[in-house]
Amino acid sequence: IDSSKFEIIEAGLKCVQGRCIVNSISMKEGEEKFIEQAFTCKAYGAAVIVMAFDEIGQADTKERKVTICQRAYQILTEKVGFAPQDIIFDPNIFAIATGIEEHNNYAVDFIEATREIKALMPLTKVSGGVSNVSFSFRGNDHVREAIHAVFLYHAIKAGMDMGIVNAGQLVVYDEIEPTLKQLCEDVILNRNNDNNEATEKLIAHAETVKAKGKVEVKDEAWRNDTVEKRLSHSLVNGITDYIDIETEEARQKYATPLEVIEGPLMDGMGIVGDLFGAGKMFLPQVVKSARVMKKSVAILTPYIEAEKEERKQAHLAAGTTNSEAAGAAKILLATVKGDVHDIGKNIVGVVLGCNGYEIIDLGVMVPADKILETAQREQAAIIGLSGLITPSLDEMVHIAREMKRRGMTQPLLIGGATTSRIHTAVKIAPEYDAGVVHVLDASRSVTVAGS
Ligand code: B12
Repeated sequence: IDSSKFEIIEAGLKCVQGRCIVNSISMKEGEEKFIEQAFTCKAYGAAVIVMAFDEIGQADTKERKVTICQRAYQILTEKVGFAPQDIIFDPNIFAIATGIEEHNNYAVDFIEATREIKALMPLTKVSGGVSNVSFSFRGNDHVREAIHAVFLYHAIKAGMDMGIVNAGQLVVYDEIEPTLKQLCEDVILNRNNDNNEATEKLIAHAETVKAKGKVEVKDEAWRNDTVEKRLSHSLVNGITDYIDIETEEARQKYATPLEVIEGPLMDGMGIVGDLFGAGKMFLPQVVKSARVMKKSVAILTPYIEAEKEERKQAHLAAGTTNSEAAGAAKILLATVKGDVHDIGKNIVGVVLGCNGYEIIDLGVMVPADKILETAQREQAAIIGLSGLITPSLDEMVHIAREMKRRGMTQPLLIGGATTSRIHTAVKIAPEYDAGVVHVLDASRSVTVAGS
């Protein structure tokens, strides 16, 4: 709940279900008011964003930011009874490159204050309004986006947990042109900036890359690359514009549509995962990548299905038995509780479905009970679990244990990026006796299911 008027915040707290985060309270009107507002927030079970603001004013230097946050922390935890994990500090992101020399260290002050706050009060979180930092470049979104990405890259490394930013206007850190990136780094980290030198250079460069009026200048050079590189570029940058053309070109180049998925598309998603893991891509960008991947898979799916039809016709023509058509065994697929990733599971569903299995897909975030009850009721021959985040591994162990407790006999297939042969063998398989197999990718799922 965000308002500069506390009575509005309180009115909101009365209406909203669940736990809120209040943005924000501070000590600008003194300790007494701060404590009173904090008590009100606590009474409603809300967490608070505390601005680094005291009776003197908004904290600008690293020292003031840290001192105010520590003082607020002490009051909140000792006098109001706040749990440290319900405190989020906003140590103020101020505009840099304003031409005023005192402003040059503002980004560094925020980053270093964040590092110290997280070291001193590790259970608290740090947030900030990101677009403030690039305020000097209003009207030049190209430069602002680059500044935001570079700033977030360093601030997140220092411990920043959350921030307010236009997610649609973020660029991928590694994709910023080297000159612009270097200049942004210098200005943000206040390097090579004696006499505003770095600032001046960025301002001069900004003029050259400024989009003329409303006309967007798109760099389309990447479109001359190989199809694999183009697919990867589209995935990393969340571009859907050409994905149908690229997918079709790849489909014609590779022997089977599945090879396009297992090859260039998976490689591209691997890059997305690495950049995300390294803090060089942010969640909203990964959502866009997932959208591109889904679109490409959707284009390939009819071809995977057509292959099945071809095999069927070939069997008919040769008078041979088509095992795919015989007694479709049911396979139940689900992404386990707590996990939202479904691209891989969906691909496995298509591939198995095209190989003669009837697929029951329970979707994502599926609790163990639902998986096992449905499997028993529907008499599924195999249960396939997908999981991509570490907590899913424990959930899979739990499901295996539950299967044993229920006396189930269906084999259990384990898949998804965080799963592994070793984890499956050491942690999951010992919990269930009727067969637990780790499956590396969708193409292997057919041979495993058939064996
Ligand atoms: C796309 C993506 C997302 C999308 C998912 C969209 C969607 N609808 O699926 C969004 C943006 C929503 C997302 C969210 C998050 N993500 Co994510 N995400 C990814 C990313 C980049 C790609 C995953 C993917 O689709 N790969 C392509 C598919 C085809 O591959 P696959 O799933 O492995 O599937 C293949 C095989 O594994 C196998 N398979 C898969 N399932 C099954 C099942 C069976 C039965 C069988 C037989 C085979 C099988 O067959 C498939 C085809 O060959 C990965 C990085 C990576 N390289 O994996 C991170 C990644 C998985 N995400 C990660 C994280 C941390 C998150 C978040 C927690 C981020 C956050 N801070 O909120 C949230 C998770 C929220 C939640 N509770 O689940 C981490 C996980 C780290 C960890 N060990 O815990 C990763 C590894 C990124 C990273 N490097 O940090 N993410």
